[in-house]
Amino acid sequence: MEKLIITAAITGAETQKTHNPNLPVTAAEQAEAAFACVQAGASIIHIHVRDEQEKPSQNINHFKQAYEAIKAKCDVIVQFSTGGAVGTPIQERLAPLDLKPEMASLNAGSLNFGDEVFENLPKDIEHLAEKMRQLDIKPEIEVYDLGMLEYGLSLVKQGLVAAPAHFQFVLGTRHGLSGDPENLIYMRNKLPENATFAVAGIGRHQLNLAPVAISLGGHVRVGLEDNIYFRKGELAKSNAQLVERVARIATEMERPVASVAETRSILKIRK
Ligand code: KMH
Ligand code: ZN
Repeated sequence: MEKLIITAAITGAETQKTHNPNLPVTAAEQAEAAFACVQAGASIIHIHVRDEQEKPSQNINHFKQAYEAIKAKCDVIVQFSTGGAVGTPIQERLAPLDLKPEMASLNAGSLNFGDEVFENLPKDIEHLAEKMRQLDIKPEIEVYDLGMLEYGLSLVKQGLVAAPAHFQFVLGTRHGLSGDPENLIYMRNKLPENATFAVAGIGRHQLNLAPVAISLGGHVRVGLEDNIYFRKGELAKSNAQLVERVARIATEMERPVASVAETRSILKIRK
């Protein structure tokens, strides 16, 4: 089995400091959080950024500030969100890619997301994929439901996403596929041999699904974007606390944690 890649999704678009005061939102806070997560075993930092009012933003300058602040603190793979917040126009979602991060998210379809619709039209997904291909940015195909998995696989078949592809199974969103471990196993079984995958469990599923992914040879995402608690009724003190726990579980399960350099090699990210 490959070593375990831990991604920290440190901020997100929906979580607010009112939900968990330890959420990093400014570039300086994000850099501090990213550094602590890397120390704890994370090799990818998935970022969303905020404007001066702490509202979600896809503005390239906000991304640049966070990106540079994180890079100044540590060597880590910074994965930009191209999902933004629900309702962010596609042109805004595309814009930060001009900074050429090593990775970016690529959402593989539309779904009911809480009480709203997270819209990802095929033409927009293909546009994002094409831009990532041109700029040699490794996409992480985000899958929240089974139809999206089939569509994601078709992007690889068509050559819009280069093989070997990397998939993220986001399980336990309200109205997406649930966090039942069976769903993870089913989707893993649909992947081609050379693909890699990770799981992002939402809420309590963050902890429940981590050992399942670790046993299956998959990778794990944790962080305050997806889950604000350490355990029931107890808010997480930091993103790093969540990373530390999954690294500890992996070590107990004899699955060593990948360094940043090893992650670049496992995911075939550009040098
Ligand atoms: N904020 C969600 C609507 C991504 O980062 O690409 C979408 C999201 C996915 O968080
Ligand atoms: Zn995200």
